[in-house]
Amino acid sequence: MVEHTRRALLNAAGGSAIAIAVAGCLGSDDDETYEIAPEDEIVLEGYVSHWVGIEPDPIADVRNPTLVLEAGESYTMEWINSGDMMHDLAIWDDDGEIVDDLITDEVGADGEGDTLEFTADPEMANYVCTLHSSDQIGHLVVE
Ligand SMILES: [Cu+2]
Repeated sequence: MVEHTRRALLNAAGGSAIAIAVAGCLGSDDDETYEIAPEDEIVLEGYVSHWVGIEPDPIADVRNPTLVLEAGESYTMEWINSGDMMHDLAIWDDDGEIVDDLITDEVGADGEGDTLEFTADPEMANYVCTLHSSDQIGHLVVE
């Protein structure tokens, strides 16, 4: 399947182990948080109803993972489109305002996406597709 091929390629490119995909294991872990080291590139896959983590490994296959970042450190967050719906990726503060113009272009092609590079700041509260912000949104905790 195309999706599996893309993930395998991504994993191979990143040099990390291929995530073990178990049918039906996708689900939101509302209480779970994931500490991300600055050197670990964050990669997400975009769906209309949610984001899914791809990298680093601890967030693989997790829906809308809550990401814990270190304030003052630089991070890279890439997203890849699943399907042909338009998405973007923005970083919001608590009021739903975009922080530091951090929003990608809208991309509507399967397998394509865009990347945000930013310095983690405590005012950052969510990463979100602004076109589907009711469901395609995850928390950021910067501390
Ligand atoms: Cu979207």
